[in-house]
Amino acid sequence: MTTTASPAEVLRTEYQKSVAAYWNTNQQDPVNLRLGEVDGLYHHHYGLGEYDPSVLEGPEETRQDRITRELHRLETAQADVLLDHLGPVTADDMLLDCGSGRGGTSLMANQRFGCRVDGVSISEYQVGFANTQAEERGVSDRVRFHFRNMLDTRFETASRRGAWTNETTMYVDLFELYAEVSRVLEFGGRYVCITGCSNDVTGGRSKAVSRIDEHYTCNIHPRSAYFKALAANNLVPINVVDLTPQTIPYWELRAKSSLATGIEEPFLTAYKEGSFHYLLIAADRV
Ligand code: GPP
Ligand code: MG
Repeated sequence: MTTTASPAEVLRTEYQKSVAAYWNTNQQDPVNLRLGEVDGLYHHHYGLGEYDPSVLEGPEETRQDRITRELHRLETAQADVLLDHLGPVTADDMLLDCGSGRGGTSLMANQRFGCRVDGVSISEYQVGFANTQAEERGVSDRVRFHFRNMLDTRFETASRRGAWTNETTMYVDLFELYAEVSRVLEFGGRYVCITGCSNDVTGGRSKAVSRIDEHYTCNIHPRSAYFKALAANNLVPINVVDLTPQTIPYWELRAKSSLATGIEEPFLTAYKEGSFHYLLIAADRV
């Protein structure tokens, strides 16, 4: 299967071009590169779980290094929680990572299940970076990253046991995305989403949520939009987990780190005021 496509085939709209440009040029982002260097798993998502407060104590010279490792441990724990919800996956199954970034979650899925994993991204830089990681780990025959659009992956219909979006749905129309996810999943296949979504109960987009959108050039969807789009595409939720309380410690530690980017306060405000949730949804294809 070819991994090459022309930008005109992959990037359909001006918005998609601007998102691709952001991820192509946001290459030296220390918050992601320093964490990835810890063990070679490069993530573009946030963390889950309590941090070890002892990382803030001890010698000043090595404090940032301890915080970096701890933030990375929490981000890896987040990807593990996502993979925990995929259900049984065998080495003969095939998985799809929709919006695969620098490849962390895909590489972890292959490590855990031994199966084929394809990741798609509209950033050519990210695709190249992630394929280099797969080569360095000696798994490039099993894990491949493609310059493709998650709304039009070109993978075979019903070819996938599982598919996921790890913090990528805020860049796309959910109805278009779930039409494509539903097409590539086999009957009974599992879709897992971790996302940040706004709270229909508190009403329209809060100032803090708008600041997050502005920071990443994304459009955070309301919680209700997920369930409408899943239902419209034969994807039936089996698990919905509000991960908000488990992600707040990550943001609190990140705010104390020299790698902080300035988006920490809007996340903490949005989560604490209840205008925003960190949500996991697992759904089955029927
Ligand atoms: C970025 O991860 C994640 C997104 C751009 C999606 C926005 C997510 C929401 C839950 C709203 P990253 O690791 O590239 O971000 P950062 O550079 O801030 O660590
Ligand atoms: Mg990050």
